[in-house]
Parts: sequence; structure tokens; C-alpha cells
Amino acid sequence: FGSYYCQPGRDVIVHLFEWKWTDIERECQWLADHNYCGVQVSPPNEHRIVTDPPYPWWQRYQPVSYTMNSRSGSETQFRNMVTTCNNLGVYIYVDGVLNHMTGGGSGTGSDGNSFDGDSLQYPGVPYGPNDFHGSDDCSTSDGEIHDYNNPTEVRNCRLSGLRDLDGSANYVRDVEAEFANRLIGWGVAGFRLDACKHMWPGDLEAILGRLNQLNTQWFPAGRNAYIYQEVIDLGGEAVKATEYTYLGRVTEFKHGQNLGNVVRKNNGQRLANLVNFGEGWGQLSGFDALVFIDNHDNQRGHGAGGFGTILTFFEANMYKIATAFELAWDYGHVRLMSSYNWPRNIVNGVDTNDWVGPPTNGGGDTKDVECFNGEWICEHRWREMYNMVRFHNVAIGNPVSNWWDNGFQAIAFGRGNRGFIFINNEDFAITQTLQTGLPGGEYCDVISCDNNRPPCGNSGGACRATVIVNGDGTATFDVPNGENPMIAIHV
Ligand code: LAG
Ligand code: CA
Repeated sequence: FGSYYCQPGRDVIVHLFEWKWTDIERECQWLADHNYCGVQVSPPNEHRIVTDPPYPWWQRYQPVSYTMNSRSGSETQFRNMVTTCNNLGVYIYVDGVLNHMTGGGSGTGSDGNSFDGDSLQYPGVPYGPNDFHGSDDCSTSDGEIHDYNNPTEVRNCRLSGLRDLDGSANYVRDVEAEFANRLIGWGVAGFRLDACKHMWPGDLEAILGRLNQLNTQWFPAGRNAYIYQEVIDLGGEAVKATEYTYLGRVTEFKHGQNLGNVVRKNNGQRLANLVNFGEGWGQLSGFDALVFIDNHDNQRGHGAGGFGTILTFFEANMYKIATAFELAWDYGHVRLMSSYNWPRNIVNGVDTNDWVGPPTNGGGDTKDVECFNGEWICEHRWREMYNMVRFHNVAIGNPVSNWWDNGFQAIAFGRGNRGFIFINNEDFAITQTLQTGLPGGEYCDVISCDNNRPPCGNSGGACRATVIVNGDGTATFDVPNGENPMIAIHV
């Protein structure tokens, strides 16, 4: 389940976090035009509606049933989105929450079904007490996970009070597979599976073994859904990411942590150290890894966050440097984050507004997306990002070549005869002649310009000088420091 299907020349997926289905449906044309492979969407099934705090984003990680009315829209809107996007060759990856249901308390979910987390009743599924882990398989006194050195506790006890499903039960496996197969039947291409550290690999294997193949209206016959499992493994815990790689890809949280530390120059880190980035840094095999600079959790200090480490749109310049490296380098399957703004307020290392949901029309009613209005950030629409997505696509299949560094914070490398990038994270500008490996000609810097070949486009005046590659492949780079201190060229 670790191989994914994209239109030729596309590879990168983007998480349109908390976007409504109608907005994603509209965005797919833009994504197709800019060569994105697909979209990760927020959990589409019925969830708890939390009012204290008011309508946090995390209410969607408390399933109430597997029916399809959520904060992002209705079943009809979801299906229309999948159809439209698939017809454009942009595929949909669903965030699947299979480990648990709600926390304690009772109420009505986003699709009108009742739930009672205290008595473990979820009639909309239906699930009852027998479908959950209990004191027979979780031995902590309060039923919570405390000891991350105890794998049984991590899998069978509750994560933050969330009612923990018993994935060894055939009924639970059948219900979850039926849900996934319903989505696959509508044309969904795969799943980000939430909280896999808290599920037994064998239970996941049993659920995945029940999955249908992708809908042949859009996909070649015999294709499996693409599965990437969320396992936070920064080392030092009992559960390892490598326990899951036989099933599909696994989120590599070390990737964004390492790149955040390097670009921030934490602990004397240098860009030059990236020469063997990836497996050489103790990360998963690139063929097993789903990689990202930040995700919806760690950008706000949840799940493996760290405000001095993880880069986000709040530190746009460093974020663009890290993302440009990630997209130019040859490691892992890249997922970009597309965020909404919120009043981040870090007090003693905690964001007091870490719960704040997407822009609303009042209450829990999400506003339509309007990129760059101060509310929706749309990182995937930043020129530096989508032009580097293009660089990435053009470079597929070509290993890193012609590495150069100054021993400190300046590096440059190519991808065969396809592309070349220079990143200057020093405090001074650099002029340097290098072998690019590219065919001779005139290239535009795609970090600052609209096009890769003349006419470069002025991109609101940002466009910098073109780069002349000589017949022997050499070129002289004048790379500024400060804002966008990079030059990237590609065929
Ligand atoms: C994940 N991956 O493993 C998601 O990426 C992450 O966003 C989910 O947590 C988590 N696992 C469970 O699906 C999020 C928030 C939590 C929130 C949880 C459930 O990070 O903070 O917990 O979703 O909504 C919240 C409260 C807790 C409370 C719990 C149960 O913050 O204080 O105990 O709900 O009521
Ligand atoms: Ca569990």
C-alpha cells in the first residue's frame, strides 16, 4: 500500500487543512494547472461538535459515526469534489481516524447521531462497549496511556481520553473497512491513517486486507489504495516507525524536525551537513517515508511540535528555504501544508490558542476560502512553493549531482541535467561559479520569477537576473542573503 498513483510528471500532495469540499472542488483546477498530484482532506465522517472551546479544529479527531456530514460539508459535496478532482487528475487522500471515537461526555454529532463516550454507545455506527478496549487489555488504573515504553499500553489504553476501539475484533475491522471501501468506491485514492502508533500493525493489516482496489473509472485496474500511516517516532519510545513500513508508507517526523533545526542553525547546525540528508541522518528509507516541514499538529505545538524547531508560515523566509530544499532533494514522498491563520500566542512554550479552528461565518460554520486575505494562508499557492513543485517534478528520476558547499551555510546541487539550486543561508551575498550539469542556455530563477525560461516574467517586480549556463554546464550565481536567498533553475 506504499505506492501512490499520480498523473505523469506529478508527485506532491497538499494538505488543505479544514477546507470545505466545495472549496477543494474549485481548487482542483488550479492544482491540476500547477502539477500537484493530490490533496489530503480533513476527516470527512461525522465528528463531535465541541463548544468549549468553541469549534476547535480537533473536534474532527473525535469520530461519532462513519456517515458523511462534517464541518467540511455533506456526502453529496464530498462525492462531487472527488469526481471533479479525479476528472482533473488530482487525487483525494482521506484522513482516516480508526483508532478511537470521542472522549468522555455525550451529545449529538455533526450528522445528527447521538453518542455517549461515558457508556461507550455510538448508535450511528453502531458500536457498543464490547467494541472498545477495556480493563481486560489496558492495565493502567485510569485507562489512559502514560508509559510510552510499554507498547501494549500505547495500543490498548486511551490517547487523551479518546475511547479506544478494539482493532482485534472482527466487527470493528469490518465496519472500518466498509467505511474505507465506501470512499474507495467513490474514487478516493488512499488514506492518511491517524494515530497508527496506537494501533497494532496486525490489526491495521487485517483492515487493509479487506480493502477494495481503486475505482477503475479513474485508476488502472489492480491498484491498491495508497496508505501513509501517522506514527510519530523521534526515537526513544517502544513503538518504532519501522514496525509499520511493511504495510505502507509512514510519516517521517524526523525530516521536518531536522530541516527546522538546520535552517534555524540550532546547535551549530550547518546547511553543508545536509550532503547526506535522509537515510544518512537516521531517517526511514526514502521509499517508506512521507515527508513534510510541518503538519496540522506540530505547527501549533501538538504531536511532536516544538516552536524552536518546527518551521511554519509564521516564519515564512526560513519556511521557504526548508521547503525548497525538501522539494529539490531526492528523498521521500513530499506533502505540503496549507494552513489557515490563527492568533498564535506562545506562553511558556505553549500556544494558548492552539485549539482555534478555521475562519468562520460565526459559530462552527467555516468560511469560504479566499487565499491571501489574512485568514487562509494557502502556502501551496506561494510562487516559491509551486515553482519548486515544478522543479521537483522535472527532476524525478535524476539523482542529486554536482554538490557544492562552502563548509557552512551555503550549498548548491543539481539533479542530473534537469535542475540546479543554490541556497545561501549565510549573512552575506555570495558570487560563485559552479558546474550545474544543465544544458547551456538562459534560465530564469524560479524562486523569484514566474517562468523557468525567458521571458522570465517580473512577478510583481521580484524577478531577479536570469542565469546563463555556458556550453560546458558552468554558470555564475549571484545569490543574495536575507529574503529568498536562493536561486533555482530547471529545464
Ligand atoms: C492524531 N494523530 O495521531 C492527530 O493528528 C491529532 O490531531 C489528534 O489529536 C490525535 N491523533 C487524536 O486523533 C487532536 C488534538 C487533541 C484532541 C484530539 C481529539 O491534538 O488535543 O484532544 O484531537 O479531539 C482533545 C483535547 C483533550 C481531550 C480530548 C478528549 O485537547 O484535552 O482529552 O480531546 O476529549
Ligand atoms: Ca488504540
